[in-house]
Amino acid sequence: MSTNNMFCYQCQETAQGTGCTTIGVCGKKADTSALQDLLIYTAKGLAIYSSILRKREEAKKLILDKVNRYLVNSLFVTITNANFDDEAIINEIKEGLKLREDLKKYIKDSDKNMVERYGSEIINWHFDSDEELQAYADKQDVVGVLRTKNEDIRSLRELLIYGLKGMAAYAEHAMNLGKTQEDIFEFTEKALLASIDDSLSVEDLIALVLDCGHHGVKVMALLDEANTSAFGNPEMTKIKIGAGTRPGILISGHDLYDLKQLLEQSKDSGIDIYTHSEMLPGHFYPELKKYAHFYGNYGNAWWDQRKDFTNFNGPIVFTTNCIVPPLKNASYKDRVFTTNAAGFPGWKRIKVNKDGTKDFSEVIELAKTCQAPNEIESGEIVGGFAHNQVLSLADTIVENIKSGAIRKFIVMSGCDGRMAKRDYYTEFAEKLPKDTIILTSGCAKFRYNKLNLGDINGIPRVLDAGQCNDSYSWAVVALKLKEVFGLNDINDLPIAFNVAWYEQKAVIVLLALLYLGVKNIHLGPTLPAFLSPNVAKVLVENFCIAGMTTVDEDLKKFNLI
Ligand code: FSO
Ligand code: SF4
Repeated sequence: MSTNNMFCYQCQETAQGTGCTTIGVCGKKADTSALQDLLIYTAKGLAIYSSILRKREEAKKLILDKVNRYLVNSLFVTITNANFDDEAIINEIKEGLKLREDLKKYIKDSDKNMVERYGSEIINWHFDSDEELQAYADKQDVVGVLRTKNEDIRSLRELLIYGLKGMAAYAEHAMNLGKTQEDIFEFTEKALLASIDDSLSVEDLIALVLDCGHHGVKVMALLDEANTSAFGNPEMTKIKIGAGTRPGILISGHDLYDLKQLLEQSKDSGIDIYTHSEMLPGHFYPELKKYAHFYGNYGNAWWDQRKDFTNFNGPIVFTTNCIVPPLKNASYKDRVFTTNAAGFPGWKRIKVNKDGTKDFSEVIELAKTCQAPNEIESGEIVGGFAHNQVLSLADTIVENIKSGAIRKFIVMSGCDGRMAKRDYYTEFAEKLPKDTIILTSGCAKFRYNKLNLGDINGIPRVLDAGQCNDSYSWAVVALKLKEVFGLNDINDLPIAFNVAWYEQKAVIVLLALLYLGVKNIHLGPTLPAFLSPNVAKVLVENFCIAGMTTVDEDLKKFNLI
């Protein structure tokens, strides 16, 4: 494939702040990018049929058994840093086309108009060889982002699709724990189809983007319920960040059910389990932290993994993104495993049993042959401040607000990334006045969670609710405080938002906050490249969204100095 033959601008690190056109800054190659575009296109074609048939008895079983999971998984596979494995993506495309053809059998003559309104290409395309499939994927004017010529429509279509990708990730985790919600699938179909519907105006698409935020709140609530009903409510917990003397397995990504299964299967194996990056909040849950061999959190945020994995010495399991492609001679490259939507060429897959549970025996056996991790730091950090834990401290918090001991909360949830500009968040946390508290979740925390910022009358100055989806906790807490203080508007609370973003899960979190009416969100380190000037203007005018500037200037804007 020639150079300049891809276009992706879905994440914060996109090339030149405009779009990756030769190879992704994330390491995604042009062929892989084209296949991911084709996978989304396949999901859209499938959604044409499933949206018509969803309520019909005859197709129900197929939709419940296969289509729902397919729709969320195909979106999840294309999230930044989740899957670099062309073979896995091709198989997913084949599966989607098979489902499309299976659903066609239930279509009646009276459905024809509904089916054909999106054109004949998307419902009829097929291929006879993998070469033909790749050639089809390379048709950027049919399947790629730039097929939409109007830049505002393109911006809104992509904003919607990226929000949907984030929703899908959370929906899949909830689904793995047996929790689903029909209207989340229905909205997924509706939004996929909206992105190929030429009759929709800018106003229609803006309304859909906000509706996506509404469904974002729903899916985060669903995942919260799935996690807490399976593993209990997160509670204040001290987590070791050093290393023990036994060999270990390092588990990364976000799937807590995978973590649970690994803990259970390895409990008598003479090895320890460590979390990496976004798996850190696993330590907060009673049903996970009860395992004696669940040692601690190792290393830092996802982008530092080449260093952390080299030092770890044992096997690594990716349950989701964020994967950094290893260097050619990386010492760890033969001991990495993936599962769910995550994938990388040459890495082993965790076996899935017939009943859907996972078999971690291979990775456990491999760990036993490895050396213990090198200790790269020592000490403890504290977390576990999801809504239940924080609301149990509500009286103390309210007292401290009333007495003036707590002046302001700053929500700094979101993602970390490798851009040097992100030092801003460390400096911002350090320079915050001592009467402020940081509310965090997601891997953004790694910029300041080891700074020892102290406490306010026993309340730590960094309250970590959990993973990026646990930003939901801050919405629950804010709504509770609004009620306690008898306020009409969430924006009258002493809470400021200085949020860091990286990939599409952060997009759904942002849309969820907008849906909840939160204004004045500062978003950094750069604004999304996929916002056209006009769409950015709508967000600025209606929601007062702002970018970040310098630490001192932003502290002034938040009335903190
Ligand atoms: Fe981070 Fe990666 Fe959790 Fe993202 S590890 S960047 S927003 O996947 O999902 O916070
Ligand atoms: Fe570029 Fe980000 Fe897309 Fe990767 S995910 S190709 S870095 S825009």
